Amino acid sequence: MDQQSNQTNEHASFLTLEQFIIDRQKAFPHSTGAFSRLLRDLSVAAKIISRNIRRAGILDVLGETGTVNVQDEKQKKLDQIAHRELVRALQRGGQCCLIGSEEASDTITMDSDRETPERYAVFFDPLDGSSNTDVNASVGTIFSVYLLPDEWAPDNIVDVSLQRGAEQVAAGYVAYGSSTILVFTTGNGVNGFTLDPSIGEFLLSHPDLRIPDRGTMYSVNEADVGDFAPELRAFLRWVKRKDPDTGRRIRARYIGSFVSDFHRNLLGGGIYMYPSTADHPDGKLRLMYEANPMAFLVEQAGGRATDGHQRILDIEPTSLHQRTPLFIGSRPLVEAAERFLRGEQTHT
Ligand code: P6P
Repeated sequence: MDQQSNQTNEHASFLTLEQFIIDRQKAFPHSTGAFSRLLRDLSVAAKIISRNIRRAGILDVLGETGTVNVQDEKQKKLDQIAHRELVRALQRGGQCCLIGSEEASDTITMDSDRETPERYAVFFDPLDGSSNTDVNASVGTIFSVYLLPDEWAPDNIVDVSLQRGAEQVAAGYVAYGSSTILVFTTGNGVNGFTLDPSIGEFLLSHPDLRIPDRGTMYSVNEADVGDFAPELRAFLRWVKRKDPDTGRRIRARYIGSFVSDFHRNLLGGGIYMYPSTADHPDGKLRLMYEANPMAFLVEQAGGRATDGHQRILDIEPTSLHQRTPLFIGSRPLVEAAERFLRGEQTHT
């Protein structure tokens, strides 16, 4: 079989993201297609961001912009590019009325077609872990989608858009690693799509993702262990013990990009933790565009996400950039962490 026909066959069995969305849209006859267009708009931005990242060393897109963002973090050129491409994509689509971005101090209201029956608010971290870009390590984009309530109006849109994570209608991330993978949920399970740059399509590669209960990895910055509560230090001793059945220990993997650590743990099982520390007493991860979308995904995949005491998706937001402690991953591991943090389990 010649190479061309082999490539044709190679794609024959794959479902494109567009076809997947169309097929799923048929399942929701009430949907006007606005939601499908929103997801497609986000995937276009992901392709453009991926192209910039894949050629970062050649294009003048590495390094810092010389400014700091609202988080008082040094902004990377790729942070700005990713933010710009996501805003452009959502502006083109016309379904999004409000954007909340890690890279913008305030929400951004969009001129939307008021006649559109469905109107959305989208929150995103354009480039999570961007400090990794200059050293060619993995980074990611995280997004969270809400349907605005009917009572929204230009003068109350900011208030009505800050909803509990349980109200999300979609959430996802793009992991720019050895390949570019888009993983998202609309509340009916979790599916992953790998970008084939040779045809510019996201192809279904990880259908119906479920996070394994047996965790193989734990992710935390142990440089902060001196700040951790004794109960959390007890949990870490417990989680590192040898498995009596296999004699193996769980492995430590922490690469400075929540999206990449989360994706690996989603596929293989594990837990990611960013607890309260001296530098980040409320935790470092942001509720609206990091913790909530990943909590929606992990619950849809059979996992669990808490701040150590309550379900992430139940937290009532009070501000766009508020932070939260985060324990997320395989349900048995997260529930064990909660038992230790509540003092209900002490033996290690
Ligand atoms: P630290 C990136 O800035 C991020 O928000 C996550 O992606 C990552 O897991 C964490 O911060 C790394 O933070 O304090 O361990 O360097």
